[in-house]
Amino acid sequence: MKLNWSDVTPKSAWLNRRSFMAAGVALAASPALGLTGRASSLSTDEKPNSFEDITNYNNFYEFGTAKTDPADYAAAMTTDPWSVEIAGLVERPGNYGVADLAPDNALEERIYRLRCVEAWSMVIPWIGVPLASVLDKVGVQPAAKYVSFQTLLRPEEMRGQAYPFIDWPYVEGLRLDEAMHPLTILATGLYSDPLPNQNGAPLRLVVPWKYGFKSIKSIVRITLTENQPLNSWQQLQPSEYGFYANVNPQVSHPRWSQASERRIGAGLFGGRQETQMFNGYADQVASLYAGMDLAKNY
Ligand SMILES: Nc1nc2c(c(=O)[nH]1)N[C@H]1C(S)=C(S)[C@@H](COP(=O)(O)O)O[C@H]1N2
Ligand SMILES: [Mo]
Repeated sequence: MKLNWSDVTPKSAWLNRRSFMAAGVALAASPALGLTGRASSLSTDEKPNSFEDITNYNNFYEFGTAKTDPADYAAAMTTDPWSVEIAGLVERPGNYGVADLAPDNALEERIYRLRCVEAWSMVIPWIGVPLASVLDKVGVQPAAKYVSFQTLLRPEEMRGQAYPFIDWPYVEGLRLDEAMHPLTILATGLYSDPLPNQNGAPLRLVVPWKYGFKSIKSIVRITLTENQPLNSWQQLQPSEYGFYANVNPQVSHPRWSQASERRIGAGLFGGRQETQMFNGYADQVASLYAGMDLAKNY
């Protein structure tokens, strides 16, 4: 049974129940009570998109370039067993299971805006853990300055990987302070469900103040590095996509304006809205970029 947003009364009880349903944990697990306070301060009040929108309008080029391709083809991806290799400048490198990194009793709900560089947006109720909790678990060495991420490479299950327009596997990267920021999470679920394959099962990054392409899906490797890593979109077209990719209505993409966005599911005439600096998270993250020229560091 899927809960609907409108079923929520009271919201706080439902938030807990929903997350723990996703984790397969009984409501009786009372650590859940710590969850709502933490989640609500970082979550938006905006109305989440429907589960149907969130799972049928996707970018996941490993399965094709059409928005419906991930919903049509991502079921072919085997997500269990799954392990994430954590390597590079860490104290405890190794292969970790999803439950090691995102244990049931640590899951939080985060309702975030997602702003794609293509100028559409959604609001998604994620379930996951702060990336910082994972990095603390493995121990970051002092020399580490960046975190790089890699998606599964498995062409026999990912039909889009037959087309080498991206140099597969898809890769992404963050500066260490961005990775440690409390808004940055690794998601394992959305609404009351474990993460659907088309949204990046079993574990994907979510960095809500950056264009959606930074939020890399179906992660199999996390590497702590000293040097700034490449990311797939920058590699593909460096004049259009940079490393930072912070949402910025004042810095146009070379081929279109970023000043406004179309909210998916809002209807033909209601859907256009102004894009906010850092996707509305400026109060929390602007200080990370103090003194930087954001037009150069796009
Ligand atoms: N591995 C991988 N991760 C990816 C992508 C992709 O093609 N491959 N697309 C990105 C883009 S462009 C966006 S907008 C978001 C979309 O996330 P969603 O489909 O869950 O809404 O995933 C990002 N993560
Ligand atoms: Mo995107």
